[in-house]
Parts: sequence; structure tokens; C-alpha cells
Amino acid sequence: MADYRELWGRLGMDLEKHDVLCEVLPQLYGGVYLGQENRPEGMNYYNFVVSEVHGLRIKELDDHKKQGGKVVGTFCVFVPDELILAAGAAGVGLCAGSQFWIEDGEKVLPRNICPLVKAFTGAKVGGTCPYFQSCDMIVGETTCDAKKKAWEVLDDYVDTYVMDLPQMKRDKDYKKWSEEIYDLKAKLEKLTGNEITEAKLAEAIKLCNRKRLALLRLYSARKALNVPISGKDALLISQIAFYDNPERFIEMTNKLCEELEERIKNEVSVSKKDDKRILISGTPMAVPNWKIHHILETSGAIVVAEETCTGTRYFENLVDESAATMDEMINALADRYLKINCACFTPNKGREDDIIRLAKEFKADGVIYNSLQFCHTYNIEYANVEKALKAAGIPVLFIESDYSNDDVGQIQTRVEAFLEMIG
Ligand code: BJ8
Repeated sequence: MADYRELWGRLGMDLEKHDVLCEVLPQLYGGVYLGQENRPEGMNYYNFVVSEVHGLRIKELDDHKKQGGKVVGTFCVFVPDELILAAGAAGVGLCAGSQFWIEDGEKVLPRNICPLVKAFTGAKVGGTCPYFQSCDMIVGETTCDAKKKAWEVLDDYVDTYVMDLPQMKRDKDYKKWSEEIYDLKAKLEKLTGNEITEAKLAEAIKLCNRKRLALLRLYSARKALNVPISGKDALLISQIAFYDNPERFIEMTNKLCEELEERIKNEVSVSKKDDKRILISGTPMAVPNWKIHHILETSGAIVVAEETCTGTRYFENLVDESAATMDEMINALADRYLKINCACFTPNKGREDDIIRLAKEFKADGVIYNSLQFCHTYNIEYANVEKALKAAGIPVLFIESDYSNDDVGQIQTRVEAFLEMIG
């Protein structure tokens, strides 16, 4: 990576601490990713993106800011990217997936909460994430209690705006969510000094839909019996989707999909004949959380899909492009986003249906239900999901984990027993 120290210094980062991360990440990536056999050529782009994760993209954001643009950070797939783009701002997903940031997070938050929240808070508090440091504003949301209260802490460090996400899906909740989207629009216009016009929003809706379609195409390729790409690689692509330049991401992902479709025709596969096809369902896996995929794919399984926010919840359902007026567009956004079935909603029967549908569509032999430690909504929701999956005759294994490696051996043993059982 070129020397970006001057830029990181300007962003107010703790350079010494950040040096440690710069050493850890390539090692981790090398161990998990680079030893895979028969990887698609198109993965070279994503290798490059990872090698420049704190470099080139940060420079692009810096250039954007030098030209008067703003950077807006988000933490949840309910926050409409369309508005951020229509305001001429760059959006970056800031959920953090490394144990590295936990220590700093625990300086300002209790220890017994979700690692994702501790990690993104620690990344800001410790000044070790250049994406976070690049943000002019972050947009939080009222999903789980841990996030809700973390915004109050983060507001001391960065301008923090919170969207009030309804927790049910009644008619009045759609109306309320539309109003919240309108409020975000006003906030973004104020931040950027740019008016979000109907034309700009229509363009941003089309762009985000094209990104969703590229991811949908990637996932469709994974339905093939000869799986052309590993679950680990597909997860990486989804993770990169949250911070890469959208146009470039769409172009490179569609290019990769062409290669995958060729592979399917030629029966080129990364999986072995006996590998068990697994659907992962549960909490999001932020970079560089590749733990469960790595365990599965080194134990005789291939991950064929993720019912997570770094998976199908991010890209399923398009925003209706026929909406023409601002009101219609905002309502179309509210409709599309409230179709996401996150465990923070009650009741949430739609998620059970999604998991069963995906397990069937992707011909999964079993489901790994993965919940981050202390994520009450996903942990509790397991009871109903398990019941539904059992009734549908789909085997499921529950794994609760954090970002440390302490439980890798134990998870590996349980995964091996599960794969043998469904064999
Ligand atoms: S739509 S899953 S991105 S809230 S932070 S809820 S893991 S305790 S991230 Fe999420 Fe939006 Fe829902 Fe998706 Fe649990 Fe942790 Fe909370 Fe989390």
C-alpha cells in the first residue's frame, strides 16, 4: 500500500495503534482467503480493494471532501443510501467486525453488549478507522437497545443523527417511516447544501437498484449445483458493497458474474461433490468477520447464501422506479425498506418465511443460525425460527459467538458433528 500516513494524520487517527491493524489485517486475509483453490479470476479486484482498504478508497473520499463533498456513515441496512447519494454525499457502512476495536469500545461501553456495537464505537473512540474519521455525519437508527444508546456516546465524537425505525409493520408504521425518510432528506440537504430534487432521487434509486441487481446476480450463481464461488468470497463482496464506489462496484461485480456464469456452464466448481450446502442466517458479519464461513468451508461445507444484512437483507426487493413525485418516491423507499425482516421487529414471521424460502431456493442441506453474543433480538428469535425450520424438515444449528478466536475449536467440533448428522 502506498504511504497514506499524511492523510491518516490529517484525519486525526492514532497512527501507532493503526499500524497494528495494518499488520493484523493482511495476515488474517491471507490465512482465510489467499489459500483457496480455484478462485475466480474476478476476485482479483476484491483482493485489490482489501489491500487498499485504508488507502485508495480513503483517498477517494478525501478528494471528494476537498471538492466540497460530504461523507456520511451508516450502520444499518434500513438507512436509505438513495438519499445520501441524491444529496451528492458519499455513503460508507461503518459496522465493524474485528476484535481489534473491542478494547477501545469497552472504555466507554459496558462489556456485556454486542461486539458489533463495541467494535464500531471503539473504532471511533480510538481513532483507528479512517472511514469513521472521514465522516462528516453518521446516521444511526433505533433498532436494538445497544445501538440506540451507543449513538448518545458517539454524539460526543461526531455529528450523530438518529432515524426512529418503527418496530412493527402496521399501516401507521409505514407512514411514520416515510416521515422519518423525509426528515433525513432535510438533514442531508442541510449538511451538504444540496437540494435533493426529484430528478436526483430518481437517479439514485436507479443506481441503488442496479447495485442490488448485481448482488442478486451473484447470489443466483450460488444456486448452481456446481457452486462457482466460495461463500467466503461472496461474503467479502457483500461487505465491500458497503463502502466501495457504487458504479465501480456494480461494474466489477457484473464482470465477475459473467465469469461465474461461464463456470457454471463449464461445470467449474469450488466445492467438492460431498460438500454440504449451508445457508447462514442471523446477525450481520462486518469486515473482517469471516470466522463462521471459514470454519464451515474448511470442514466439508460450502456456504451458498446468507440471510443476513451482509447478505440477502441488503439487496432483496427493489425500490419502485415508476414513482415520479417526491411523495411517491419517498413512499416507494419506505415500502422497500420496511420489507426487510430484521429481528428488531415484532412480530417477525416474515423472517421465518424468508429463511425457509432461501433454504429451498439455494438447495441448502442445513442452516447455521448465527447470532452475535448479547444480540437479544436474534438470540431470542431463534426459538421461533427453529420451530419453523423443524416443521419444514430443515436441519439447523445455533451458534452464538463474538469476534474473538477463543471459541473456534468448540464451534469447529459442533459444526463437524452437524455436517455429519445432516450427511
Ligand atoms: S436490519 S440486523 S443492520 S439492526 S447491533 S441488532 S447484531 S445487537 S446489526 Fe442490524 Fe439493521 Fe437489523 Fe440488519 Fe443485534 Fe448487534 Fe444490535 Fe445488530
